[in-house]
Amino acid sequence: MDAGLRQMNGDLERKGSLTSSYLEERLNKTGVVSCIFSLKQEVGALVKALRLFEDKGINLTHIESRPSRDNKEEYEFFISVDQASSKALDEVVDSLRTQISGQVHELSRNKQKDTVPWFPNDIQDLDRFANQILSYGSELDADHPGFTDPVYRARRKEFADIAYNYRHRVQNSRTTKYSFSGQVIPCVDYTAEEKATWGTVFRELKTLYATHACREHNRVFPLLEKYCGYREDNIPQLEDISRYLQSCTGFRLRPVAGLLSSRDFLAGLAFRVFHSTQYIRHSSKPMYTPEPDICHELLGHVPLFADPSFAQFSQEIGLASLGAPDEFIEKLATVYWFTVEFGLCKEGDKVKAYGAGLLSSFGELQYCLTDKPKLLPFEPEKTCLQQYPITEFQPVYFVAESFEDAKEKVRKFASTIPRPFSVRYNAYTQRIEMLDNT
Ligand code: HBI
Ligand code: NLE
Ligand code: FE
Repeated sequence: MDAGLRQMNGDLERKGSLTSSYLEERLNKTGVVSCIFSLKQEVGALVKALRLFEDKGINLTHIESRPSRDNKEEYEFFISVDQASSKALDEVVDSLRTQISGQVHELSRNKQKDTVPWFPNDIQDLDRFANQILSYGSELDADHPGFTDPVYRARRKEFADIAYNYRHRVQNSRTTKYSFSGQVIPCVDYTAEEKATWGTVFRELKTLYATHACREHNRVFPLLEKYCGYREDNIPQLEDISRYLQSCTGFRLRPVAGLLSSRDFLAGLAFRVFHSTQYIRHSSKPMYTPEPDICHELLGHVPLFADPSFAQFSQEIGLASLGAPDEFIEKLATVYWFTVEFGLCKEGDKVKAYGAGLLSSFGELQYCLTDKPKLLPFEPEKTCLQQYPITEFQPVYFVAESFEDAKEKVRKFASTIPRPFSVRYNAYTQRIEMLDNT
């Protein structure tokens, strides 16, 4: 996995779509809305799923089946309905997600050219894609240090299942209950080995923060120690941190099993929702891991999401992504990479780290402030075109003047996206409001 992120994003966007040319041809026809769902092989499973369509009065125009390539125990069903039924299909897809034993992929949503790509309008819509991840649980890449460790792989599957079962929208059988704050994120009993890994990362990073981390990170970190159980011998729980963040800036955490596509991941930020992993890196490489893990989320991201200016900066990137064309999503993901993940900023005559990927890796945090990497000024129009590796220390960093300055620049950059509407987030209703520009 040493290709650029460009490559990774390509893989991400492709995940969940079938390659059969027949299916793709159908998808490109206008007026047809399709979806794929998979079911565990058991008596009556399909009848149960089809009843959901019947209940909504949906007329299926096409159905075909095949064994699932991802899971030998599952069968995939590809169905199409008329455009007129597409609203009702939304509701069926939601029911399928909560009531069937397999997975649901929506394929056709706005695949037509020159329409606006689908995006979440309501915070509950995040339930629609939170499980569409690049690598599910135990399917680790071959170059991952945990690849050959069966205990680690089994453990990753446990974490993946927590994320997989998480819903913002809480339902019971007779009534639909709308919860404003989402399910409680299950607590995890971390093992002694996991705690030891955290301990090493925590201790090493703490010695570096005073000299290497930006002011805002150093301001919040002691509060996390005081109120959220940040300690060398304790891995804080996502639910506690999520509540604390909500009290600071309204940011909340949502458990996720692995990497989301850039589009989905950025959309979460528009709602001040941060998709967070819960597993920890493999004990053999505490200094640096290419994947996000609990150390990265809690030590790298969380302190800055507690900062009002930075929280707003992150949300602006999210808002800019909603309904943007693919080319623009890629640019925005690159801007995100060189700010939220790997950003450096000026502080008087010094340069400090504010990117979470730096603040969670005691290897790269030291390296980034040596004279080895190349530093360039943060200018979104140029930064968005920079190529970068995702499994090694960055050769290039971009230096922001301040969060406020970076926010202004990203705002200006975002206004160049071709979009027939503008968006804003209503925190009272937790919905996106669209203003027509045409
Ligand atoms: N998914 N779960 C998760 N966590 C991330 O940090 C993340 C992601 N998907 C994409 C991504 N980060 C970024 O690198 C950009 O593509 C937005
Ligand atoms: N390299 C970072 C670390 O080791 O903590 C994680 C980066 C995730 C994008
Ligand atoms: Fe990150």
